[in-house]
Order: sequence, then C-alpha cells, then structure tokens
Amino acid sequence: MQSEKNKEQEKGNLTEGQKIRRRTFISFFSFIALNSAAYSGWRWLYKKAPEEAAGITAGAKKPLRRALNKTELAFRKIFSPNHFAKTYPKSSAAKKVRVNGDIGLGKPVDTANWKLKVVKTPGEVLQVSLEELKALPKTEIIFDFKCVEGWDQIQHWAGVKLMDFIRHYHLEEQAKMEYAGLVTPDKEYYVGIDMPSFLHPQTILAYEMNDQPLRPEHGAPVRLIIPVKYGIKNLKNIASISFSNNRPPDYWAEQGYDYYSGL
Ligand SMILES: Nc1nc2c(c(=O)[nH]1)N[C@H]1C(S)=C(S)[C@@H](COP(=O)(O)O)O[C@H]1N2
Ligand SMILES: [Mo]
Repeated sequence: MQSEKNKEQEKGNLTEGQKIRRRTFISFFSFIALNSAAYSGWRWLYKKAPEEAAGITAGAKKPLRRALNKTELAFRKIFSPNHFAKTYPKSSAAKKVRVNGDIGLGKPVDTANWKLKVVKTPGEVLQVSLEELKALPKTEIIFDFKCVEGWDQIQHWAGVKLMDFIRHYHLEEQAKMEYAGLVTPDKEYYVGIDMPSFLHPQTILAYEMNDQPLRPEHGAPVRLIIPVKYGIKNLKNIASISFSNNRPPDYWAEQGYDYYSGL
C-alpha cells in the first residue's frame, strides 16, 4: 500500500512514457487549435470579408486588396523620376509593329476635325486639335513595349510629353490630383493612370510611329504611350482626358488585372 507521500512523489516524477504521452497530447491539441484558427480565418476571408467597392477590380476581398495596395505603395516608393524604362537606338526598332486589341477603335477617326477633350472641371472642357498638339515640342522614345499576354517588341514612338502638355495648357491644378482617366470616343476602352506615371518624363501623347502618322489600328490620331506600364495602359484612340482623386474606371482592372500594372 502506498503512502500519501509516495503518491505526491509519483506525480512529480512522471515516468518517461507518461511524459511522452503528455507532450504528444499537447502538440496534437495545439495542432488542432492552430488549424481551426487558420481555417476560420480563411473562411472569414472568403465568405464574410467585405468586398471592395464595386467596379474597382473584379471584386477582390478588401483585406487582400489592402495587401495588393501595400505592394503598390512599396512599388511607388522605389518608383521615382530616376526610374526610367530602358531606351534603344532607332535602328533596333521593329519595322513591322505588332497590333493588339481593337476595343474602342470603331471607325477611323476624322483626323482633320478631331479634337482632344481635356476636362478641366466638370463644366470646363479644353479642346486641342492635332495641329495644336504637333506645334508643341516633339519627344521621341524607342523602348521595349511589353504586353501582359507575354510578348514584347522594341518600338519607336513620337508625340508630346504629358509634362509639356500640362505646362503649355496650364493644367497644373489638375495635375495635383491623384489620377488621370482616359477613354476612347465610344467609351468602350478606358484606363486610369496614377499621376506620377502620367507625368513621367517618358509618357507621351503619341501621334507618330516610325516617323509616320499613327495608323487607325495603332490608335490614330493620338494614343497614350507610357513606357513604365504594361501595354494594357497604353490606350489607343484617346477622345478625352479627365482628372480625379479617386481611381478612374479601368477596363482591365475590372477584369481582375492589377490596376497599377507598372513595370
Ligand atoms: N483603345 C484600345 N487601346 C488599347 C487596346 C485596346 O484593345 N483598345 N489594347 C491594349 C493592349 S492590351 C496593348 S498590348 C496595346 C497594343 O498596342 P498596339 O496594337 O499598337 O501594338 O494597346 C493597348 N491599348
Ligand atoms: Mo496587351
């Protein structure tokens, strides 16, 4: 028969087998607990987490979008006017330039009567003809144009630097906003561009390709060429430009592509 004292001692001195069993139980229990916490976390994310505002993207969950936006902020920090797309000599530019995407191109535009619309305020629209645009300093750029579908090509474009355009037409107040929005005449294709990228020294309103006026399939009379972004942001056939502190609607972002689409 064991004395009380002996029993106490036994509790204090568990056998090796008992110790192992106890440890196994503790780790098994923690495993279950952690897993169910992780599982309810995911369930919350996918079933209960609020969706971000409609129309911004294809409806990512807010917490995920927050993570994406953090990536964007990190991106923007290293993104500065020192961040330039690599340029090439004219001789490396493709003679046969790829054509991709015809959303919003419609019938060829009547170039002679065309006017670019710039919405300064909801009630005030600046109209600029192609001749007026061509009278501004011309900037050329030869760079590697990249499409998200996986192709790239060295291309030669020319037009007016957005910076020069903003200065000439005194749009400094508009340029203080966070985004520019561009749309085609039929509003079928539209992009939103963060202002630092829009004002980037390599971003141009292009009216020439390989020293020739743009052809309709490349966005005549004027398209956006923005070498620090993927092709999807390089809107062809611009009808109007507006400014906003909220993200303007963006065709491919609505299909789930990254809004920023930076390179
Ligand atoms: N209006 C309009 N602009 C557009 C597109 C489009 O379908 N419609 N496609 C975009 C995509 S995905 C790419 S890769 C480039 C292709 O330009 P390119 O046809 O001059 O090669 O245009 C961009 N701009
Ligand atoms: Mo593209």
